[in-house]
Amino acid sequence: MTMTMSLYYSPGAASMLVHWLLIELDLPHELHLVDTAAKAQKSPAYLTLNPNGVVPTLVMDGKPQYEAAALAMLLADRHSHSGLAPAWDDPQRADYVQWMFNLANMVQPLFRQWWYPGEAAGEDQSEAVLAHCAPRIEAQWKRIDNHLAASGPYLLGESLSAADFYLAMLMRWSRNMPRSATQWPHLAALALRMKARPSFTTLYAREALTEWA
Ligand SMILES: N[C@@H](CCC(=O)N[C@@H](CS)C(=O)NCC(=O)O)C(=O)O
Repeated sequence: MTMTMSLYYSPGAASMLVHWLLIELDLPHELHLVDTAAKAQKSPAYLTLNPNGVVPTLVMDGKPQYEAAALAMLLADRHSHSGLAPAWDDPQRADYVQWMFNLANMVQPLFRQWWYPGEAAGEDQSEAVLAHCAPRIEAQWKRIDNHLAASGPYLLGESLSAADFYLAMLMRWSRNMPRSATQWPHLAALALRMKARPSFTTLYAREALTEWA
């Protein structure tokens, strides 16, 4: 018997990728709002689920799992009928895994610096971290936009994959930055495609999101 999954989330946070895929894949799930403003993610109870003290956590088969990218890959692989993850012997598998790790290692950590600028070198260095962070995020958009120009419209060409959902979430995070991702034309086109999905509308309603609609 398959157990209903439980997602611990905060609106618009990294949990959004997992929530979006749960909706896109039409998987039964329960939602648990984590009040990050009240630091509920650092509570002893939550730390037993996710010792990193961050969202998301997804309880799968009764066991808490974390890391948004890993969860996205698991969901897409387990529900392969969706076509959101090329199978291990598909020629596109290598590019898919590469993009998932590339977004997780090269792009998402820059947003951690952007949202928590005091973390790397102390609060008194926040301004310097922010100043260095913005152009580095912009360089990532330029790199990915170049890829989409040559090989789009999705990261894997004509095939939509979980990596596009991930990229859309990261693009959304740049919406109030000096240069948001959608200032690059191929990223803007991909954002429009992703926003047009019915699952995006449902996600926005469930997380009560309005910005970047
Ligand atoms: N590598 C983790 C990072 C998760 C993460 O940084 N989540 C942020 C929200 S986007 C969070 O929970 N922040 C609250 C905190 O750090 O206290 C993942 O992708 O799951």
